[in-house]
Amino acid sequence: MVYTRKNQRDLSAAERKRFVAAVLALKRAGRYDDFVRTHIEHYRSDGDRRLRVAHMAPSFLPWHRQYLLEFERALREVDPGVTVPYWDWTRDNTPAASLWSEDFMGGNGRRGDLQVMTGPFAYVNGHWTIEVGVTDHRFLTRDFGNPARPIELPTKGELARAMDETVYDSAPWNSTSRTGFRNALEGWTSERGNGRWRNHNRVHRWVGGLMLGGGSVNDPVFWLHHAFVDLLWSRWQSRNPRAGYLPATPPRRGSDQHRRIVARDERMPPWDVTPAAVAAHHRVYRYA
Ligand code: CU1
Ligand code: CU1
Repeated sequence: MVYTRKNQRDLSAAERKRFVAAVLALKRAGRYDDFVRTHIEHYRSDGDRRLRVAHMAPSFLPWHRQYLLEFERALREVDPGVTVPYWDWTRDNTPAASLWSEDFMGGNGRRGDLQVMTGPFAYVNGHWTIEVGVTDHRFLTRDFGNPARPIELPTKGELARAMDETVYDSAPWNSTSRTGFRNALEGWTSERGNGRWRNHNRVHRWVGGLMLGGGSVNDPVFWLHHAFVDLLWSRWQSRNPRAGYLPATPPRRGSDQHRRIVARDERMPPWDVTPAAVAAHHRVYRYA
């Protein structure tokens, strides 16, 4: 049965409650933290000489598609009626959005230690302790808009520039790729300051706190953000039916990216799945 991922703003109160309950069940069982570990383990940047599958690489999109599917499968084992909702951050782009309400994601971090004090994922409410992270914090942190150096969520116009790309990705297949949909959406640029981050990256910066860096999965809004990124890729695929995943073949020996990125038919660790295999998702899930 094909299931539907909905816009989080359209969820009923009952649907919000079921999603939160399923996430908390995975957390209690220790399975949520396994997902955090997987993400941290695959958090590598351009300078890393090993294989990069998750970020700063062509497989950024298919890797996260598979990662979301694995998480969603775990959620649906808890409650078969749950799917991962998506957060359209071009529309729900303020701290007043219902996304951040007390029965869903909870709100911003407080001044000082940036600790989230409201909602199901607030440490003080007893169900969400950070067990696996890149810092020592035991509590979820957020810092909406990064007041120390203000940043806005991406606009529809900024996103349109990424959606207008017609090639999937381009050499040198990392954070410095100047053309191609993947990096335009992932959002690395050579600018300085806040201009350095676009689209996907900018959203991580805007939420701030634990959403920065490899431990970002500790904030459950990670999944809603990445569901929207996946929706955007899906839309882009429909618009550009002939533009498949690139590179189609692995970079040759002697190339700087040899064995450091994944080609269309190579597996993406830790799964036995290739970018080609996850290109079509319409038999598994659709977006409403
Ligand atoms: Cu990621
Ligand atoms: Cu991300």
